[in-house]
Amino acid sequence: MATPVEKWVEEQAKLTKPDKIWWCDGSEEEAHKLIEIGIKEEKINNVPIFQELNQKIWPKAYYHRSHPTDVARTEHLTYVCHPDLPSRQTGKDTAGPNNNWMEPNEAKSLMTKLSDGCMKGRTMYVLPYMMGNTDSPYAKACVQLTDNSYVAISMRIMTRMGKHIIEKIGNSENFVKGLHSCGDFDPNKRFIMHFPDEHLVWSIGSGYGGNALLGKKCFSLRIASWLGLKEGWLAEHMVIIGIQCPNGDMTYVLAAFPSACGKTNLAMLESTLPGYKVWTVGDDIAWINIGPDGRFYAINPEIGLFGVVPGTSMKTNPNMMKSLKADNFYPTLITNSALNTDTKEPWWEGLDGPVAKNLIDWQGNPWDSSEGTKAAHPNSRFTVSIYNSPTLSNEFDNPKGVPISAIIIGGRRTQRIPLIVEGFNWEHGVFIGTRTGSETTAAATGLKAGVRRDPMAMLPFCGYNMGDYFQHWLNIGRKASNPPKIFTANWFRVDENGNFLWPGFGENIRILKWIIDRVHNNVSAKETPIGLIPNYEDLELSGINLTKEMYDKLFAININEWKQEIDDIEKFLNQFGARMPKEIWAEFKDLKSKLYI
Ligand code: GTP
Ligand code: SPV
Ligand code: MN
Repeated sequence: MATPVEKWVEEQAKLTKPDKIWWCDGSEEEAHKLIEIGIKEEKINNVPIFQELNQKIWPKAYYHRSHPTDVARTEHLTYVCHPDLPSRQTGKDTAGPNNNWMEPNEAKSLMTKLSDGCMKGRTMYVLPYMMGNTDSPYAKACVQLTDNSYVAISMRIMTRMGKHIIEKIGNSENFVKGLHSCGDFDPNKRFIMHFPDEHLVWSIGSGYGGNALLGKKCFSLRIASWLGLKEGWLAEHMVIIGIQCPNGDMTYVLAAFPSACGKTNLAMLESTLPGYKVWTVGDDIAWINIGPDGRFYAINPEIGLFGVVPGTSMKTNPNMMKSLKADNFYPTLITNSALNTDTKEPWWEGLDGPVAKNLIDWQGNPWDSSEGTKAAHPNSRFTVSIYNSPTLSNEFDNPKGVPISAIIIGGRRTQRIPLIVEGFNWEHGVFIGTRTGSETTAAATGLKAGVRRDPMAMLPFCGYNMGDYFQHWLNIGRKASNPPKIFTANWFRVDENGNFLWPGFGENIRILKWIIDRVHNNVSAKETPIGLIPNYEDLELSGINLTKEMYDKLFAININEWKQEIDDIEKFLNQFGARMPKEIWAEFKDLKSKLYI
């Protein structure tokens, strides 16, 4: 008798018609074979899927060039397909204004048409994997199908993949399904469809991270957030770090920043303050449950880092550079950087040292630095095992997760928003999260440049109506007897010449120190209309040049600018109509009156 997994795989093979089906066991030996296939057989746009990098300098690292139209997430082609149910109003309302929605049957018939025979001439890789430690009560067993060796290898780096997951699923129907095909990379036939009640993601036309590694944003955020709503937990776009103080005490903190706004850098921060050290638990996704002691506990469901390449250097993120060059986990992937054809080394803007000669750019063309084009794509990415990281926390694999004392919610704002602000209480903190905005980045294609509201950095990832999501946040905090303090951070404010006012990166430890001091009631704070800010003298600024004048600029709250901010927030929140919690509107009105607007 076929198991439910075997039956499902068979049905999908009937539709997609691969030449071969390969059940992956997750072994290193298999990874070698897949890389070999990517070097010798499989191609994208006539370019081999993998090219070996200089193994002396970049051991176990391989270069991948994507299809030129396939370089980032495509939010306009991403749908959350909730059904119309009498008990739940319409599917469209359940998905909310924050999601594209398609009626599930309509979405399936479109995807069936596009998927018919899409794997002809290719191999279908069956990838059994787990999000979360197999021993964790919060972990979920999943199976993804794909027709691309780059996706298969990436999943092996990012998730706990192996045949033991098939054994664990056994005869159960309870596994998360992901059907993925690169199709012919035609952006007009590219869709990322989510069916939350069926625990199913169906994606075609893209091999890019968030579009193709279906355990990541698709399951661990969009579908998991929906499960969290029903089951009383949170799936968040957050870093998890442990901050060790000079006396050895460890404080765990979560931080939500939108895509390409500094999570990975924060997760691997190299402290510039003696005695302080940051330990990495996660850099992108946190699943948060309330523990028996009434505190928040977070696990990272992933085991890999899928990070932004440009700007990564020994100066900004030495721990990441060490991870990328570590001769440890097999393999590491570098996608869409530039390539030095002489030395077979990758190169990107912001890398240490002089600009390499004889570069081809991310599209494979000779690169001339005088032309003003980027050699590496701004959203070029590396895929590397978290076990390569010298900052990996001892608690990384703890099935229960780590206890959380503070949550930072931030964005990239060159103007208006102070460096760090603490919420007055849980409700106010949640309001701070809902009103957070960020300038858009290269991590998603087709977005208008400028500020967009991105509550809790979840706008593209919340799998249901965000009005309900805000209510869920309020409820979860009330359910916890000891919820974390909420802060909002902005590393990106600039002066009148466009220079960053705050040095950022390793120096962010100074802000983390203040947060810990607040958590332990070691320092007071200054009340402002938008929240609590540090007193100048409470910030540890020794060793950097941050004058009182710069501090004033970093923390300035300009009433005229905030009038615009308030208008923008109101417009955004209004979209959610009656689903918007009244507590959030009460906080909004309170802020308005405090600002005398
Ligand atoms: P995703 O993987 O898309 O979720 O991105 P992320 O949030 O992990 O962002 P990441 O840490 O990769 O940083 C993205 C960009 O922000 C890089 O270009 C960094 O150089 C820049 N950045 C990160 N931290 C800081 C900081 O503290 N100050 C400044 N000025 N830039 C920063
Ligand atoms: C992000 O865009 O937030 C990422 C990369 O972490 S992706 O996996 O594509 O979502
Ligand atoms: Mn991310």
